[in-house]
Amino acid sequence: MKPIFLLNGPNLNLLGQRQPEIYGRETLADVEALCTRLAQSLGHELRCHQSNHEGALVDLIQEARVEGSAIIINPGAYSHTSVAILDALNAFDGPVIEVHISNIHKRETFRHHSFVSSRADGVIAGCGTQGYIMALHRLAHLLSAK
Ligand code: DHK
Repeated sequence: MKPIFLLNGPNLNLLGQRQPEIYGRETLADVEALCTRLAQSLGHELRCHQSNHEGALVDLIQEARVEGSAIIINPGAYSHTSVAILDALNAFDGPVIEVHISNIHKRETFRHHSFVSSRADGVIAGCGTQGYIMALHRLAHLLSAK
């Protein structure tokens, strides 16, 4: 079985430091370590990447197209702007779960629309960093049904 890709977009490297009242106090390293352990216990390998750059995220999605079974992605602010990330995801065949730590629908209007949601098989928003755990459980289920 190919690995699951966990992709985080811009500013998520600052998790735990930036606006903790919105994004919580756990760091990205905490989240990635927890998800890696959970993925292992579910019988999957996890590949974690974070980038602040749109093109780098497109490259990672294209890498997943060849080497990955599924994608969990929090595109950060690119959710609301990036047709390039949507196009890259549309060229990926496996399941995709979109995660937002905060409830984007409860926030500013410009955050309510996500380009990625039109491709995602599931969208999790407002569940904090637990959303990544939920996404992994969902993918393990989807991949086992294949
Ligand atoms: C993270 C960001 O950085 C924002 O730009 C999005 C998302 C919301 C989140 O909730 O994880 O609007």
